[in-house]
Amino acid sequence: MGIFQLIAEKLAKTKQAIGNKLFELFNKKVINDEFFEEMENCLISADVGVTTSVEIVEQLREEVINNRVKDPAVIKDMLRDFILERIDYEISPLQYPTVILMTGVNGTGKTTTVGKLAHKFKKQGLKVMMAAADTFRAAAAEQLCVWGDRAGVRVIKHEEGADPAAVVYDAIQSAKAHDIDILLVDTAGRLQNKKNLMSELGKIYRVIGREWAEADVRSYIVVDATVGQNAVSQIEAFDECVDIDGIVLTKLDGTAKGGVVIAICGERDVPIVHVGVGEGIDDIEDFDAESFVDAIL
Ligand SMILES: Nc1nc2c(ncn2[C@@H]2O[C@H](COP(=O)(O)OP(=O)(O)O)[C@@H](O)[C@H]2O)c(=O)[nH]1
Ligand SMILES: [Mg+2]
Repeated sequence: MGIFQLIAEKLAKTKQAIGNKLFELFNKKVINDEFFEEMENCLISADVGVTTSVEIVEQLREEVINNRVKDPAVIKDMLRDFILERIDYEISPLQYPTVILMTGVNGTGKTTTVGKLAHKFKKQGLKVMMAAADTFRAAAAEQLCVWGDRAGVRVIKHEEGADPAAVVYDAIQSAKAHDIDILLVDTAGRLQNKKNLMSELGKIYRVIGREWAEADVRSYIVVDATVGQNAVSQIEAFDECVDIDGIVLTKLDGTAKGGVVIAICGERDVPIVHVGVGEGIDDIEDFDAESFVDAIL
């Protein structure tokens, strides 16, 4: 099955919420104020976000009126282009050695994403290592080790309650000694206390900067698509603590709230790098804007 087909299948519920509703709307064939109002409501109710939905529909309305467009198929193409230009980011390729720091609130899928990415990068022929810097719960390191076994990738871990920065320090020494291309760091990312989180992540950053200055460091925030608009506020909150380089949007499978992709890109200037589409090791894809928009419209 091709990537496009796969994504289309996983995004079926979002397509019901956006594409199918718009299809009904386009079939009415009367392009009037009500048409645009209904389109706006459709986007808002599919978690595209009020600001972004209003902007897209205004842009479309203007273009349709200026060019006297009557054909619904042409309007749909225009809508596709307007959405695409908001979500299609250029992502700078990773420069090895790379350290990817996975942050985000509890339960969003950080550990799972680290495991999936380890497998994915290893399949690409890269030398991968993982660091269990979520030392808050012993179960977190154990969970990461399970992924390590599945992916055949080594996990560096300490005891529960250890200093996460010390785990990262050890992982870097080991990564350098083994000529590792990518070190994936799983964190606890508790947001209950912003000050703690900031000092914890700040310490990890300082260790990486001091011990592995040549590494390309990327911090990704993991957000869960099923929380819809809340994902946007989580990104905002983390953005105050970390310089976020990319977003991983998980649990896109089976949710009707996939429209949140457009809200995230429209309201934050950070690219979505990967999407999680299931609980299995292969259920992660590089985010592809065209496949996404074609799957939901
Ligand atoms: N359906 C689905 N479930 C996911 C995905 N990513 C993670 N999960 C599930 O979400 C739950 C929390 O994941 P975990 O990695 O432990 O989150 P963490 O607390 O951020 O480390 C687990 O049950 C995962 O199997 C995804 O892309 N799709
Ligand atoms: Mg975890």
